[in-house]
Amino acid sequence: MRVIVSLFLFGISNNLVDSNAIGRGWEKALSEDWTPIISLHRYGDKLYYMGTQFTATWHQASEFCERIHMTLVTIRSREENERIFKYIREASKGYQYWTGGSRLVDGYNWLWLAYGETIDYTNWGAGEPGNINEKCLQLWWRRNSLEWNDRHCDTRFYFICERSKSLPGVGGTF
Ligand SMILES: [Ca+2]
Repeated sequence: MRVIVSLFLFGISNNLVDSNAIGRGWEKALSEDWTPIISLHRYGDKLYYMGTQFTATWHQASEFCERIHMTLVTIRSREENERIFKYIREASKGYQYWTGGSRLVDGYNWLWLAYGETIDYTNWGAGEPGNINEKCLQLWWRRNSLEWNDRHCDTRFYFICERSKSLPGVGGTF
């Protein structure tokens, strides 16, 4: 199911964003009489935003998601990985996307950083994670599956944001 909302996105890129306006935008987005500007995917209790307007480093992508009161995407099951794969195929914007996973905290353990949560479900590609200097978790459409890969955090990719009402660390009106 796809829902369509307005998030004042065009104001965000030039630092003129009004955080309160975004908060109000979310409240309106969840009401029924709202004029659409951008589209989100809804699946289960999550909303996903496909960050395909520009590429960004992992940190830039993380900041952008926070600006729209979301976080970089987390993937907690094979089912969710398949769902994200479907969105990536539909977006037709290449085959590499950032997630919210990283091992930036201690250089070793992979976490969904925005939640401080150990990554349990994984779908690493063969030989991945394969480089201790690559500390951010990238999705890689390879062959006919969506594999996970560690990449240098300063590389620029498209990205996916999410918002959930049931996961810790995501507050506000939903
Ligand atoms: Ca790698």
